[in-house]
Amino acid sequence: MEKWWENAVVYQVYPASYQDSNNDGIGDLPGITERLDYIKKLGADIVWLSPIYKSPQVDNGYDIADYQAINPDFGTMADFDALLAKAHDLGLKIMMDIVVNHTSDQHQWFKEALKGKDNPYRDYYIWKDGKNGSAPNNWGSFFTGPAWEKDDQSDQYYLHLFAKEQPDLNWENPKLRHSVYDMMNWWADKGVDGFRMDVINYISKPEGLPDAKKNPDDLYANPEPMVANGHRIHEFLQEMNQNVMSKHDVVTVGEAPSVTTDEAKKYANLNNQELNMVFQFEHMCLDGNDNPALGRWADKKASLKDLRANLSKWQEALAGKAWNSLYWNNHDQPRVVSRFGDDSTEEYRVLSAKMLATMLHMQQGTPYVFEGEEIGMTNAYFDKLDDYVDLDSINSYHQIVDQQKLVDGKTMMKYIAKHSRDNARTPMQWDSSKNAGFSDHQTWEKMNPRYHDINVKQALDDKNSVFYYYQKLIKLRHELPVITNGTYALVDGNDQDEQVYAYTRKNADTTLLVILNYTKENVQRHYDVPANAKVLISNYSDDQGDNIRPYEAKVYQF
Ligand code: TEU
Ligand code: CA
Repeated sequence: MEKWWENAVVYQVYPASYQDSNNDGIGDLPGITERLDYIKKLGADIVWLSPIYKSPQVDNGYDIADYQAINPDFGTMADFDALLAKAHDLGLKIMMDIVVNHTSDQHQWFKEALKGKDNPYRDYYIWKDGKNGSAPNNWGSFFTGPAWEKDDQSDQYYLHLFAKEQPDLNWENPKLRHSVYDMMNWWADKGVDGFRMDVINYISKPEGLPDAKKNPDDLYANPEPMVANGHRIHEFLQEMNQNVMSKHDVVTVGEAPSVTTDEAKKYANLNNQELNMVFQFEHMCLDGNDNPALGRWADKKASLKDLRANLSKWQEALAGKAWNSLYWNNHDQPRVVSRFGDDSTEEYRVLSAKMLATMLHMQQGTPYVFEGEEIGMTNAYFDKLDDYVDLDSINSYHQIVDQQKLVDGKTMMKYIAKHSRDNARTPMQWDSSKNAGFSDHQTWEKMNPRYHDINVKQALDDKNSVFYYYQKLIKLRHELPVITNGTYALVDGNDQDEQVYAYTRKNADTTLLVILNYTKENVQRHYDVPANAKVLISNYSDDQGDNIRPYEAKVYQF
């Protein structure tokens, strides 16, 4: 049976960057509430709020100090209740971002844990004795440096896969697990409609926390293969499902770096015993550096062959068994039009943004749109390190350039301009007035200088804008069942095409043929299109048959 979220579209809001209502330079809950009508106009069904909880903001709210309090910069619990009420009035659902692989070091649980080995909260975190006077194992943090921090008072180390201010929670401890379920039930009882779960596939750590494999060029070993999809992960998620999800009508999506299709079939199985869907990362890794020590820090564009092979693999593997999430963007990724598209001219920006939207929104799964994507916002391309705020970009610069000397500063700045998480986090561009109508105050993160031309007001005034194209794609998903339930297939012989991606979606009564030019070249391709076919949506105003223009996207229906 079809679930309500299977033909829904999610819109992600990054609270600090959406709308500042009190002019302190930081977006807030009343600001989001003001803009819900805009999200409704786009046609989205669910609003995913990145973390809004009390937090010292070492990692922009992904370091939570109190799961049941609102960060004062974002407002109060009354502001949240007003947001939820207005969303529900408009028929929008609210999805909370739950970060339970770790907390902030300012969380009460951690403050208690620091008091000593026999404190009842000690075991909420992962503690270990050192090995020969240094860290318990060779793991590195994802934000550079070691994954262990020493507590001098007890002479033990605690694990932090991310910043040292983000200690990992100990999921082996049933008390911790039930504290998490209680907290989730508290939000669900309040009326929220779903949960996005941060790095949820990292919560089960290997027994004994052994060393990981280390590349000679690296300062520390990458713990990801050891912590992703750990041995108890499915047991924990099934327990969470029984304690939380089975009791409420909520939608869940788990962030799951390095998840495989086989694992995804367990997490997001249609039997609904764990999560409803996961965010996989394979298509986000197709443009990484050839030197593995540099990871995602690179300056290249994914080939169509790789991208198509990957998207097709996920479409085919999960069909009829599990449910896909579909996304190009989130608060950790560069802007899609700058990454897989072309922001070099205004014409190409608009065409390629629409082409990429078509590629994704015609696939099977639940699409996610990240704030600003719907108006074709581009990377910010800041060129000074001082303009970046994200700890990951800054730490990576110092590690790669100063410590490891893998590339020079100029090259690294080029990579950061391409891949920094700040590209997603510059404030929303509402109009061409000061700070894009986001705030009158100096903004917490610099504005993208392109806001003068790329903004919501401009998009709403132009009937050919990226905005109206997204609006149409979302409407089509709501109206045409084949987009939700049709089977996916590549057009015969398309798998080697370097320029055009062509696939079909088919159910008992409808076929869609999706044709996408990934390049700025004019190309000739012949596809058999029945005489009764009509163009359902396209980013050009006319159809030239076999002549496929730069970044052209067209969908035939028959
Ligand atoms: O991100 C985790 C993540 O996406 C990964 O990139 C992770 O760094 C990777 O697996 C390392 O290989 C989530 C949030 O989306 C992000 O904003 C947070 O900073 C992070 O978790 C920590 O909470
Ligand atoms: Ca504010």
